[in-house]
Amino acid sequence: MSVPKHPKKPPADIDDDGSTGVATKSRTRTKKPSMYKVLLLNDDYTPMEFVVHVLERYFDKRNDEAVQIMLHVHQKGVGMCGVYTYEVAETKVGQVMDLARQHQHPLQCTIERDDDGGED
Ligand code: TYC
Repeated sequence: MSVPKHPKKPPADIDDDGSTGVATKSRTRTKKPSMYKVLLLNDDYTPMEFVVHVLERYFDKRNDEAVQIMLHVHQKGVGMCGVYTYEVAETKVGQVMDLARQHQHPLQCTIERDDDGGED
């Protein structure tokens, strides 16, 4: 029987001399970032076309999808525009609220933690 060229390495928690010591290797656990839903709220005054425009401009929706989401919000009171990391979600809410304010529409947009996306 031949001697193996690469003798088996000892397990990481056993030192070369066979003694146990302080483990110096740390394992980096990668955590998925929490994700956040951007929600649009219904109101009685914001024009439907404006809401569709917002969905196309800030949430990259095609016209047919934007119309569907807008009608969902109009009928149910609330609807989802997309799911993003916290920073992106906050930025989009700010952009929507700024544009609505500029046009003097009462449109409201909020974020909500998405429980399915990542854990903290
Ligand atoms: N309810 C509004 C109307 O009848 C339309 C609307 C839809 C407003 C969605 C806000 O998030 C909204 N003009």
